[in-house]
Amino acid sequence: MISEKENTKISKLLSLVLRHQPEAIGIELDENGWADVNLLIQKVNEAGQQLDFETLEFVVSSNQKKRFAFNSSNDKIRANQGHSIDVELNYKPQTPPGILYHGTAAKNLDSIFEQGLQKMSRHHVHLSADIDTAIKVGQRHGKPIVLEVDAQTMQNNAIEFYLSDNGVWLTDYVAPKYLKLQE
Ligand code: HQG
Repeated sequence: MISEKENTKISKLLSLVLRHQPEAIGIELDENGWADVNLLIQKVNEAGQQLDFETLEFVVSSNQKKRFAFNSSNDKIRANQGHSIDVELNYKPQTPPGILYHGTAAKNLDSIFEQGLQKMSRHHVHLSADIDTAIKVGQRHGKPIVLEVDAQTMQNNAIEFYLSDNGVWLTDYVAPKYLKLQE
């Protein structure tokens, strides 16, 4: 259908416009992060990237991390997480596993143990239930290091967690006292 390379290119463009800069192609997201599918396809084409509905469906369904989702009538699309712009995804608080993981780069550790895990430019701190995912996330930033997050104690202290539709655990902030290096 489309090559892996083309798929990645379209996926990156979707991440850009559905998480960070809808104005880059001249669309708007509603308050819950949804974009109109027909308008998105039109504007993506006008921006010089060929795209039809069938290809968009393929990019969404083949995306390993399930970054994007259609609504039930397939006329709206949004990113499941990772936004830097202000949208309300309406995820409900959920009980996390006792331990969650965060992958980062070794160079960030001093600062993290001093200030805690901050959401930086995103809406939430991103955590995973498994170590392998955390290693992959950390690799994006440099030499990967995995931190163990004491989600059980955080939860006991009434700190809320959310689970995105693509399985990423989200929270607002992780204080240093809940963090330790994964052995
Ligand atoms: C670090 C990808 C210094 C934090 C992934 C991370 C994920 C600090 C970086 C999702 C810090 C932010 C999110 C502090 C946090 N001092 N560094 N106090 N607090 N940091 O990309 O978690 O491919 O915003 O450790 O798979 O790496 O986009 O967050 O290294 O799920 O779908 O600041 O993005 O998914 O980096 O990744 P990011 P992340 P997608």
